[in-house]
Amino acid sequence: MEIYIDGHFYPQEEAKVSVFDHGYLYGDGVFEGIRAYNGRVFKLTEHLDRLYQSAKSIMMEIPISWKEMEAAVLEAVRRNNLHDAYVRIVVSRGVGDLGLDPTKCHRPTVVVIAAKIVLYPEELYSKGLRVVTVGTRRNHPEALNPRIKSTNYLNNIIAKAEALHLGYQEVLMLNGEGYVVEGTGDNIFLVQDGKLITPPPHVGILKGITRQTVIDLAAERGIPTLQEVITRHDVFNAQECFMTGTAAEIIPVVEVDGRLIGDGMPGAVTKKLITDYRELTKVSGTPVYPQAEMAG
Ligand code: PXG
Repeated sequence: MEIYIDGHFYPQEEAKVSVFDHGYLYGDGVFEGIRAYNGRVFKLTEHLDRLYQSAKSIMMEIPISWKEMEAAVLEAVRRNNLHDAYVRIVVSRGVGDLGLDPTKCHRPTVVVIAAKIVLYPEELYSKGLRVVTVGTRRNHPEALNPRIKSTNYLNNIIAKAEALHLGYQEVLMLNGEGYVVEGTGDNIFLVQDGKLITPPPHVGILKGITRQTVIDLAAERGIPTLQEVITRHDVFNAQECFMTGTAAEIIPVVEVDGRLIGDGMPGAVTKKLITDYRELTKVSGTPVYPQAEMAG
């Protein structure tokens, strides 16, 4: 595997960053998780836009342009001869001293890893997820806004550790007021009376790119999406429930805090959206291999 660091590619064993990088010392940085399907990078523009927005919010200037970042992602996929891939961009604050002061870090470190995608077991899609809520609440938007995809995921990791300790794979996170917000790495949707319902960004969520793709796909099928504040009660009584994210795509949720959702099986609308989403990922995205594109 060849990994991009600050303009150069290194073999995996040599791909290293300093222990004085504030990404390591403080979790000070931003990242994106992106997928390529069939030689095309899916929603690359949206991911790069969100990366630069996250950086702006933490007052960090990414040292390369949007176009250079796009080229680095495509080159990383090409160099590793990948067609289906998981791409991780990490921009950390860079090397500084042992204090918090980000202005002592003179240049953010840019890393792009293009790896083989590890798919979730198909059983999760056919049987659905059982999830729980836990004591740890999602970050308050005026503390560390969940809209920032920062390299500081401790909030979500603690929640996930609590769920795993209880024997569950995934968490439905609540905000400080007890409203349902999202999973630890996925957004949440309910299906109710021919509509989708998903929490609005202001309650404290990452504005997921898969979330938006699902809203668009549903609209094309005449299914409207309401962005509403939801409670656990709304979730327990939903006809269907699913989560969305780049890694998991669309995953049915069939049980929440011991209550079955609907009949406890993935619902019809969820299944339809899974099919539509898979079709879309096959045919859309930024081509990695332009020659093959022309020949094909
Ligand atoms: N909410 C949170 C908190 C996330 O971290 C999503 C929603 C879904 O967003 P997208 O844009 O992917 O539809 C995420 C995304 C991984 C991994 O490797 C994924 C994410 C974060 C960290 C790791 O599976 N999440």
